[in-house]
Amino acid sequence: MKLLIINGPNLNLLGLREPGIYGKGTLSDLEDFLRKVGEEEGVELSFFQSNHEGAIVDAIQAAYGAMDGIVINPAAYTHTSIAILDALKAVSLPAVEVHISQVSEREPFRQVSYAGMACLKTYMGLGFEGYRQAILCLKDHLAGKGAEA
Ligand code: CA2
Repeated sequence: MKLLIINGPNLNLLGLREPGIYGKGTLSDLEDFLRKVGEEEGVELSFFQSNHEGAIVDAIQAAYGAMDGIVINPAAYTHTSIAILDALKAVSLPAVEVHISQVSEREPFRQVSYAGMACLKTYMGLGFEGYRQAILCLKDHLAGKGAEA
């Protein structure tokens, strides 16, 4: 089982700025944590981070036929990008949305998620643990257990 983990704009700054909102762990810490999760769960993970909307669309398209599912934190593009929503719908791979912070308790402009409309489930406010939950959700879904409801 192969999953693609996508992180959107500014998440390359994790741990370097705003630790009160996003925690102290860096993007590299997140990927190390998830590599261990992948080993424990027998899931092969690939990582992609970009600050560019089109590059994220390209990565989603490239996942078609190569990956079994997508975990995505589109960051600010969550709230603006119909292109990312369309790409997720186009490839029709099972996808799960993750946000490190509790987006539902933040500004009004963060209350719409376009990407989330193409996702099985959203985890928010759990920090790095949300990504682990997303991997487990996709693993169950792909095994036919469908625990995402
Ligand atoms: O909570 C999340 O994971 C978000 O996707 C993070 C996005 C934000 O626009 C979403 O509404 C919620 C922002 C990512 C910015 O990442 C930074 C990391 C460190 C320092 C500054 C920004």
